[in-house]
This record gives sequence, C-alpha cells and structure tokens, in this order.
Amino acid sequence: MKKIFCVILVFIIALTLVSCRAERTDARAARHKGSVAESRVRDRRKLLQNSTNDENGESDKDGGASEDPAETLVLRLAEVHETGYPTTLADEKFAELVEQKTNGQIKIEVYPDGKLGSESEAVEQMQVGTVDFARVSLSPMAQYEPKLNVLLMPYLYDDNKHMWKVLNSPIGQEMLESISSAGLVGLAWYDSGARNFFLNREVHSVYDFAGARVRMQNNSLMFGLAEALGCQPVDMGMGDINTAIEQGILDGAENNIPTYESFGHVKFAPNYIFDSHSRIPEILAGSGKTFEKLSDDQKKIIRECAKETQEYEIEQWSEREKKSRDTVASQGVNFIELDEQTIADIRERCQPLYDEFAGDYKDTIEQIRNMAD
Ligand code: BDP
Repeated sequence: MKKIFCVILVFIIALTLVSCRAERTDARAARHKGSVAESRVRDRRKLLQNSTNDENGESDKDGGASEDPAETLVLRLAEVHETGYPTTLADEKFAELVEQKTNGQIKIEVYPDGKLGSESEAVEQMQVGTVDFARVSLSPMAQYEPKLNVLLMPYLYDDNKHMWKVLNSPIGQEMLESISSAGLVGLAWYDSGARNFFLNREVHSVYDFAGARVRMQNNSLMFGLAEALGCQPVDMGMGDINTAIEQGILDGAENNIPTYESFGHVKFAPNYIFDSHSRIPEILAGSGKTFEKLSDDQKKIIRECAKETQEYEIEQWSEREKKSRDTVASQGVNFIELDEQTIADIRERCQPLYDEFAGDYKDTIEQIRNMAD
C-alpha cells in the first residue's frame, strides 16, 4: 500500500514538473509570437509611413518636407540621358542653383540614364508625387496635354532661331503653363536641335522610306509622321534600338545628332538623313504634388533657377551638336543631304497631320508661322 502511494506521489510530482515546463515554453512561444506580430505591425506601420511620405513626395531618407527650416528637403529629378549630356548638365546646374539659393534647404538629386524609368513613367510618377522633377522631351509630354502637339508639328519652324522666338514668347509661356492640367508644373525649355531619320538603308527620295520599320517617340503625332512617309512606326525605348536593328526587327529611328552619337546608333544605322522633320524642345517640369508642399518663396526660387538654366543648356547644346557631328563623322556615318524636291515631297506628306493634330489651334499655328523672319 505504502509502495503504491509512493509511486502515485512520484507520478504526480513528475506531471506537475512537466506541465510547469510546458507552460514556460508556451509563454516563451507566446512572447516570441507576440514580438513577431509586433515587429510585423511595426514594419507595416513603417512601410505605410514610407508610402505616405512617398505619396507626399517625401521619403525617410530625405526626412520629408519638414516645418523645420534647418532640415533639408531632398527631391528627385529624372533624366534619361547620360552624365555629361547637355540636358543632364542643365539638370545639375538647376540642382546646384536651388541648393545655393535656398541655403541648403532644398537638395535636388539628379538620376541620369533613365534610372527612374522611361520619360512617360517619369511623367506619371510626377503626377502622383513620387518623382519631383523630370527633364523630358515635349513629345511624350504631349500625350498628357495634347495642345502641346502644336509645338511639335513637322516643319513648323524655319530654324532654331524661329523656335526660340516662339518658346520665349507668350505662346511658349502659355504652353509651358498648360501642363498644370496634367498636375505638372512647367519650368523651362531646353534645346534639342532638329530630328532626322537614321536607317540601315540609304534614302534619297520620299519613296525610299517605304516599309522601313522605325522606332518613334511615344506620341501619336510622331507615329502619324512615320506613317505619312510610308514607314511602320515601332514603340520602343531608345536603349533597345541597336539590338532591334541587329536582330533585323527594326530598320532605324529618328533623333538629333547628339542622341544618335551618345546611344552609339552609327554602328547599326549608319545612314543619317538630313530631313529635319521636327524640332522638339525639351521641357523641365515639376510635380504639382511636390509644389503644393513648398512655400511661396521656395516655389519662386525653383522657377527662377530653372529659367536661369535655359540659356546654359542652349550653350551646352550648341557645343555638343558640333562635337557629336565630328564624333559620328570619325565613326563612319554616311550623312545624306536631301534635294529640295525630296524635302518638298516630305513636307507635303506631313501636311494632313496639321488638321489631325493641330486642327483646333489653327490661329496659334498661324501666329507661329508669322514669327518666322
Ligand atoms: C532625345 C530626347 C529624349 C527623348 C529621346 C527619344 O532628348 O528626351 O527621350 O530623344 O527619342 O532627343 O525618346
């Protein structure tokens, strides 16, 4: 009997010990679970905080648009060109001036080489405020404000001087401001020279364009232009052109000489045809969402600094145009000049585009034409 009692006692003690241990383990597990859950909540809160900051154009890294004047607001500028290209130099100048004139309150980081995405992506990111500034061609921008197509019409300007007369006139200012309809702030115009076709075949008459598959900018008017010449327009990034030509799925594209040179197209499409179909200015734009958070003083400084870089970019542009011309010449480009008749034929083919894309702005077109010397 005594023996049985002892066995039962030992069993009860063992059971109590096991259950105490189990409780401790459960408690630890619960604590661990709690800390995981808590840290998940913390992480999520942080993520939400970041995305709210991002939506507001702020980020953890930049410390946000603080009320504290001593804190630095870091803003991002998107650029598709490489470092050293005229527009990138102007972006950097803009950043430098803004930092200087705001006494370090606003710092603009320039992201070249399309690091923040394509130009259309940069525009869309500015609309939601996740990118603060972008330097883009007016061509993709016109997809967001069709009125801008007026400034892109083929053979609209007689020469660069004529284009600048227009851009610096009230028409240019009105066009610059028109992008507010898309939630953007137009800040400055930059030069981008004349655009010409370059192909892996020679072109000497308007008929030689027939059937060529050409990469065009992401803009309906530009697609229309290619079609008017009997080409097949293709939508693709500038960086994919060379491989596409090499693979035989593209015959060429169109651009100014500095871009033709910097993207190394000469090796793949050595025939550069001087048809000068368009002069498409570049635009430096800001995000409306970012602007909402700035003080009036800061907005004023940004606008002034942007305008100040316009002349600087024009100078850089004209230097680079000459250099690029020499560079591609040394790389074996076949420059093709077209005769007057061929240019007249191309212009005639482009004429219907005026009704289609600028039909509502006939007066403005006439005013622009009247501004030629
Ligand atoms: C270049 C412009 C660049 C455009 C590019 C293009 O500087 O902004 O993205 O043409 O054809 O001349 O896409």
